[in-house]
Amino acid sequence: MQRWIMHVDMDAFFASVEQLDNPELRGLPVIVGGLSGRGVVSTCSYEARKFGVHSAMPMHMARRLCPQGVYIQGRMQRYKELSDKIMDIFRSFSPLVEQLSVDEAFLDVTGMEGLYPDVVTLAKAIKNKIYSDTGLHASVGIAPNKFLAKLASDLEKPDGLVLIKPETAAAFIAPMPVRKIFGIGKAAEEQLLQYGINTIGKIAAADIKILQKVFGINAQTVHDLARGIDNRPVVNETEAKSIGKEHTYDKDLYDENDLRKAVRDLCGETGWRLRRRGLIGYTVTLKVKFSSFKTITRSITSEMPVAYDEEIYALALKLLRQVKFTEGVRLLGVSISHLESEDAAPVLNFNENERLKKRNQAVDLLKNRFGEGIIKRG
Ligand code: TTP
Ligand code: MG
Repeated sequence: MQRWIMHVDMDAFFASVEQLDNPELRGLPVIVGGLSGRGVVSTCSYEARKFGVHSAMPMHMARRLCPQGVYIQGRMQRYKELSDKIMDIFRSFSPLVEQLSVDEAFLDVTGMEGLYPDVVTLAKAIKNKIYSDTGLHASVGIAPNKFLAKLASDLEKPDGLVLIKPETAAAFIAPMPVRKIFGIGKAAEEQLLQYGINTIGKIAAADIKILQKVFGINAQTVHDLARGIDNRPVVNETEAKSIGKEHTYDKDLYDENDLRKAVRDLCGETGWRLRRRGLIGYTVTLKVKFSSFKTITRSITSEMPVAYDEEIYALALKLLRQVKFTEGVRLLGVSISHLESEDAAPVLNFNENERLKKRNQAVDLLKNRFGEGIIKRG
């Protein structure tokens, strides 16, 4: 049976919600983001994009490019409320929904053409349902896999609908720039250029040895993507709200070095569990139960998603330093929350993260094979 994956992404989400709730803003350049001195643009309406304003741009630059814009601080709670509603709509169409971020998800709709004349009709039904229930527009990509579906949803934004058929997929993506493959950032793009590789098609045709020089252990994945191949399943995401590990010690811990070492082990186990489920997280929580059974927790949230042991440990260590130790420690726990699918991460940053990734993968392989007791960091 032909596999069909849909990627649905709301158009200018936060800005569209503002225009929805405040009709006088419709048709105007609306910019949502941090309005303080160092604030950045979260997003902006398509009217504002014509002025060159875009996400992550410093707010002062946006004001310079678009002085007539309407600037809004944003209302996360309202966006979340609509996001939940939209995700529920997705779940009413498919039992297999993977939420990637506040405004986008993959839907596995394999076999559902039976209920509709074809997948395009199904996509239109989803778009219409979103619009009639919320008043918001979405763009949809339909393709045989996640990579192509996500790429497709972006091609005709806003209010887009793009179908990539399996038999024409490779030829369709061949002329596109290499950056269209998620994870290929500026650094990798420049390296590829040294080998004369400037399109997805040229990656597809490249010698795997050259790709290994640029992408290391990711070479095969990139090569597959460039040929339109991606077998990653759509996973019903993050039923678990947090993932972690805690441990009660036989003897209470007093020594600072012992505490650090214990926390490091817990981070390793947490990271492994996280990665095994293909997740990333933003918030790290440290739990400490003292000899007296008094228990405290401390949390820290990172701007960037974390998944590697070292990243989790770096945050946990900051938390550990905030705790005042006036008695022994019975139990320590490390957990990570605000979970998302790893596919949601903006960039894997092949070059920069290669070292961490390699080390973590080697450890994961052993743990998966022999159980998590096998490796403790020295
Ligand atoms: P996106 O889907 O990336 O952007 P968008 O929906 O605003 O626009 P597009 O039509 O191109 O999809 O992100 C969804 C929301 O996430 C966006 O409305 C605001 C928020 N966001 C940030 O807060 N900061 C960012 O840097 C980005 C990219 C998004
Ligand atoms: Mg969007």
